Amino acid sequence: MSRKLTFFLLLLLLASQNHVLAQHDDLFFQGFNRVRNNMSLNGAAKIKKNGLLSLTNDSHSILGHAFYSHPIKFKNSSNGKAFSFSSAFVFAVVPKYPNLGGHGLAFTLSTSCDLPGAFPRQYLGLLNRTVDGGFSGHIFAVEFDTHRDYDFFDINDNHVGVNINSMVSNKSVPAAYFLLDSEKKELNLTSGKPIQAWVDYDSVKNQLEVRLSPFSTKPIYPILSIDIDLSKILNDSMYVGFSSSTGLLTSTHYVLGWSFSVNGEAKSFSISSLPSLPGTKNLWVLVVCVSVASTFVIISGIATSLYLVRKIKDGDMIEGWELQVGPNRFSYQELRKATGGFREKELLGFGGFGKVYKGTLPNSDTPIAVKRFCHESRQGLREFSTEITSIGRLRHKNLVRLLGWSRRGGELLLVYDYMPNGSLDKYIFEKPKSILKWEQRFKIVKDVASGLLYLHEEWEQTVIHRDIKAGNVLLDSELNGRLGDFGLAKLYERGSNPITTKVVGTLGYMAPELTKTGKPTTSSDVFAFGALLLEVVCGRRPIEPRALPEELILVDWVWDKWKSGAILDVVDPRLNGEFDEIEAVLLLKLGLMCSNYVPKARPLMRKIVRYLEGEVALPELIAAPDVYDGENADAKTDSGDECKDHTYFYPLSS
Ligand SMILES: *[C@@H]1O[C@H](CO)[C@@H](O)[C@H](O)[C@H]1NC(C)=O
Ligand SMILES: *[C@@H]1O[C@H](CO)[C@@H](O)[C@H](O)[C@H]1NC(C)=O
Ligand SMILES: *[C@@H]1O[C@H](CO)[C@@H](O)[C@H](O)[C@H]1NC(C)=O
Ligand SMILES: *[C@@H]1O[C@H](CO)[C@@H](O)[C@H](O)[C@H]1NC(C)=O
Ligand SMILES: *[C@@H]1O[C@H](CO)[C@@H](O)[C@H](O)[C@H]1NC(C)=O
Ligand SMILES: *[C@@H]1O[C@H](CO)[C@@H](O)[C@H](O)[C@H]1NC(C)=O
Ligand SMILES: *[C@@H]1O[C@H](CO)[C@@H](O)[C@H](O)[C@H]1NC(C)=O
Ligand SMILES: CC(=O)N[C@H]1CO[C@H](CO)[C@@H](O)[C@@H]1O
Repeated sequence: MSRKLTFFLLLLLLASQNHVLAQHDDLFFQGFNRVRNNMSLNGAAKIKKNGLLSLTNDSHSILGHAFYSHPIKFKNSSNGKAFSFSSAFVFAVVPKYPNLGGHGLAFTLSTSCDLPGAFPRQYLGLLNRTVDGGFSGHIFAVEFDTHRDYDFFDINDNHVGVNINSMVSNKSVPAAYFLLDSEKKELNLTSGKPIQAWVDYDSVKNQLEVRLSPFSTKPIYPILSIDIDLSKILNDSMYVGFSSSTGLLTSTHYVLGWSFSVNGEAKSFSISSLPSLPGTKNLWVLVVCVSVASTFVIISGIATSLYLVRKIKDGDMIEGWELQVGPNRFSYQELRKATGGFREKELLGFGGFGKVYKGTLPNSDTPIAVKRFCHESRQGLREFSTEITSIGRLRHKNLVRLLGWSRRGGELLLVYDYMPNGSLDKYIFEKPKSILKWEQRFKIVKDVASGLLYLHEEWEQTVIHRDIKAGNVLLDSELNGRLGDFGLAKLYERGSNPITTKVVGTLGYMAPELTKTGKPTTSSDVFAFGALLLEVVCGRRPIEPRALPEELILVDWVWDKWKSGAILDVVDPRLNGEFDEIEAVLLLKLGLMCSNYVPKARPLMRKIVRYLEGEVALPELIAAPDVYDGENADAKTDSGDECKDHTYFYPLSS
């Protein structure tokens, strides 16, 4: 019986769809079967047997484009004025997990029909990081966005927006529709049910209106209306169609029917005349045939809800901001399993801010380090977590790679590459497990400088490390130095009160201006790097309570020795004199320069790397703080008054 029924349904479908009106520049596609050849598809876009257009499937991070394959004239070439246009279409977003959409679709006008270089995820297959906001694109889109992207100031995870050459909407509103006259109803874009949308541009009023409805009739009132002259934005001829993408969260995005008209009003659709969505067509057949099983379905449904409620209570709930591009989000359970339940045996140490455990990822034998810590403020954690996606994209051979993360309630877990040789402090202070040779020390210092240069100047935005110290320099199996914990201090600067900032850092590495301004800069990182240089050469901490009084503060002691011409006295005695004197003097002088009291007088990382590589000779060290780095000419003007009070450039003795 069911086979007969399916056949009958198929006949019905074939009979009812794919009727094309070939009027001048008028498109009316009830399903896309007959117009397969008139559609340019790319990415994951496909036209199914029944004429349904799917822009994406439920795979991660994919995009799909479906454009009418001929360009359409959008402007009067004699006066350059854009034409009015109108479009109606029926779409459906079927999310993989109920109510969690990823990422949405957009009605799009573009100069190309394959949008080369566009990204999936929050870019909706429209733009990419480099062209976003640049006016090279000539992209006009009405987005139906089911994911909240904070980068683009999205208002929520269920909105309609108008975008011009940018993923930041010129205007957006929560998805809704007007029933009857003026009764506004919320509308779930991710309901999985067909939704009809109307986009109308009036080139006389210079006004664009968007309407939505789950029904076939066009509502009187628009939910979004924006005054805009598209003449400057559109090119003479443009391709028109749809773009869509998925991210970590996925939805299948369908278009069931589409009509379009230039200088006229697009015809609306009767939703029931369109191809049906997968699953819905046979639903009633299923109900008849499988009614016995429904009891079971209900029971398992209840069980699933109970499970979900428990998960939500556990706080292992996924929030919109946690699903952007970047490092993996692991489940708490995965990481617990990976570390053998955070066994004390796996404890690697108490690195900055939290306990670090060794672990192995399930289904692989890659060793990982899991940093686990709690935070007093959920808000702080939340804000910081949005940054994880950004710092997770940092990639440099001298940074410890952030592989992923997880959050449960107020607890945050960060997953890093495992560094078999531990942290640098274990090799230089007190009783080290083994003494690093001079060449190894010099190499590690250069590695750290190169990692820090990347953070400061070579990545897409400046990243201030905020907690440079020997304990945050990790050594991989080949004893390469790699900086860890970048960006983490930021979390701790934000207390529960967002107005106040705490100064975070480690005594002896903290630049003096930090206690005054509380505002970390690349220059305060350089100060800490200076302290690191001195301790690697001298084999002791910046402040050593057990040392002789004149040696208590490392930088003072090194400076005194420098003045008295006995600088090499400070080099770690455990090296037994086996070191390169020129290199040792270089590191010590550079360490002193970086320890300057005046931030502007400290060299930039770019310069430091060149000194270390021997590309540029170090300038002479002079007592006055504002003279010796010729490149920083502005140091004089900026810090003039401050300098006069401090004849010496190091902070701790003044
Ligand atoms: C679709 O393409 C065919 C030929 O490929 C053409 O004859 C027809 O007019 C096109 N239909 C529309 C609506 O553009
Ligand atoms: C989804 O689309 C992607 C990209 O086109 C493709 O590689 C993948 O096989 C598709 N998945 C399914 C289940 O069709
Ligand atoms: C284009 O603009 C010219 C001059 O304003 C006008 O005469 C003509 O009718 C316009 N053409 C269309 C198709 O609107
Ligand atoms: C815009 O249109 C002009 C001619 O109308 C064409 O030469 C140019 O290549 C178009 N620009 C883009 C980006 O397609
Ligand atoms: C972004 O897109 C432009 C053109 O659309 C392309 O030239 C560029 O390489 C893309 N950038 C990236 C990072 O893919
Ligand atoms: C739309 O937004 C873009 C980028 O924010 C801006 O450059 C442009 O001027 C806006 N256009 C209109 C018409 O508001
Ligand atoms: C969307 O629909 C689901 C179930 O149909 C409901 O639980 C949820 O509250 C709705 N969301 C909005 C924003 O209306
Ligand atoms: C100095 C030191 O401890 N080196 C070790 C670094 O790690 C590799 C691989 O784990 C070891 O072979 C080295 O002995």
